[in-house]
Amino acid sequence: MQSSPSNTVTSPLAFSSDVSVEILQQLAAQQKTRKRWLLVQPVSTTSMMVDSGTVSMPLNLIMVATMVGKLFDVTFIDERLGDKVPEDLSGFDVIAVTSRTLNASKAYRIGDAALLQGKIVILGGVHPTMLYDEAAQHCSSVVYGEIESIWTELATDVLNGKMQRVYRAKELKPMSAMQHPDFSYALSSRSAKKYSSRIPILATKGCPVGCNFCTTPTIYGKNYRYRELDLVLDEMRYHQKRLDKENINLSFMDDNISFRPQYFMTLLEEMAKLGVHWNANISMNFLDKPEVAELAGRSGCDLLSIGFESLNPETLKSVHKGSNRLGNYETVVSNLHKNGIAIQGYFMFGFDGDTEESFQLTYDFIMKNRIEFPVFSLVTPFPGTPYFEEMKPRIRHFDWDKYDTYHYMFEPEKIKGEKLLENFVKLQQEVYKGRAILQRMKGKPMNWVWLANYAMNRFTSKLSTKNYY
Ligand code: B12
Ligand code: SF4
Repeated sequence: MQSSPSNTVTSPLAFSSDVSVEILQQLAAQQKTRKRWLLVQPVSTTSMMVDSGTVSMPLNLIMVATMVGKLFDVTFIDERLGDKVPEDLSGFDVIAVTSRTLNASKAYRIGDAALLQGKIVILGGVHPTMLYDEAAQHCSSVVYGEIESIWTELATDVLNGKMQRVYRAKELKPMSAMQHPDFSYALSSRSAKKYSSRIPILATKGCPVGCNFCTTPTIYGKNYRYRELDLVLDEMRYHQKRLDKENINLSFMDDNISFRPQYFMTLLEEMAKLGVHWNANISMNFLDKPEVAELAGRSGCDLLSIGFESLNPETLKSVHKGSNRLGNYETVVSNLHKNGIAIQGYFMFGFDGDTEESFQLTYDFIMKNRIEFPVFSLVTPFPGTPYFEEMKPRIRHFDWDKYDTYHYMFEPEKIKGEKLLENFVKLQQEVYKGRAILQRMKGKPMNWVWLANYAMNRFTSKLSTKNYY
């Protein structure tokens, strides 16, 4: 457990110019004692490689801590590091928990225990946003979407001790309302060495592509916002100074960083001057242009995560993945490889259009194109998405602990469940066999991507279909 230390790494950027900030500060100053918040990132119970080993710093909760810490005392617990929520919560006034679906039941248990002790309990994050009626049963208040857009109201109510059931912004604030994240909340844990050295950073929010299985279009609609370039670049320079080196590793948390090509290209031009390394999630729609891949490589990109999802055009159409054109897959890969950029390729199975042949096609594509880090998941309709509504009658269970994209959710039309899983396990084992790793990785830089392959070799060799039920 760690408290907000007095010698926090201070933000180089001022608090947003919102006039209500001053009023809030006055209201807080009138209180006899500062209210004490406990912020929790719960650990999930999944046996898959999600919350084990090195984990990424939770930018979502760091953003919450940064806002809250301006007015209140903050204690920050990331259970994924092994830190524990105390049973006795008498030292706190407010317990605020972030949650995705895979750790929702854990978040609810924390919420229930805190309510029993008479605390103000706030739940936020993707799952409480999508299912706020369910989440409201385990807390005093649910925050719908991002904290920045409802902070004034939420903070005022906490100060006055009168909470509303759901806080939902009428309109989203521009991204300049986003604070410069204060990483000291996360980094001061004694177990912080379990965090990946990649620093999470955010330039844009939203993704209007509109895939029907994704929560982003439901939460943020067709909205796409971006931070002023200077703010993003200042944050990078700040980390370079903090770590006293130029070549820091940044990891963009953006849903789809390339959606506004001009913004993206200008950002990369500026990053090229800074000498940083970076990785990001990206949709492939304009990576088929060689000049984009060239600039990405020049600006320090060492890995891009791309949702190839499926090699079946009918499947891509059925999930509204308009950004993917099968005919472009090989061009995109070759453009990135020519510029020294490794690919984390996401592939999903369990779609109605899948057959045994889909697995062979995917294997051939990965091996031929030497995809460095293939990741396989089972189609998971997340609550609140259009896909969830469509599939609801066929979903086998609503056990949120299994909504980690590695559990068998429904029987596809063209392949029986056990056959699907047999092929799913076999594909992973084939792709991560020693020989296959060499074929995909030979001649590539000796870095963490090799280590990831090694870890996957060990992990997949023990897999069986039972892991997925
Ligand atoms: C980057 C990312 C990752 C990264 C980093 C994750 C991390 N450590 O935070 C990596 C690659 C590691 C990852 C892993 C996974 N991810 Co992911 N990921 C994302 C992505 C694209 C952005 C998340 C992010 O950091 N955004 C930036 C932050 C600042 O914004 P934010 O998260 O929305 O947080 C704001 C609000 O939600 C709110 N808020 C959040 N928490 C709280 C708490 C309180 C109390 C309050 C008041 C407010 C509040 O305020 C925050 C600040 O504005 C999201 C898509 C999305 N937009 O949510 C998917 C997403 C969260 N991931 C998803 C999934 C499925 C996964 C994995 C299960 C995939 C896998 N099989 O490995 C794992 C789970 C890891 C885990 N233990 O949680 C799903 C989750 C769906 C669901 N319903 O649960 C999402 C929504 C994508 C999708 N398919 O729709 N992911
Ligand atoms: S391209 Fe990615 S972020 Fe955008 S809607 Fe589809 S899955 Fe979500």
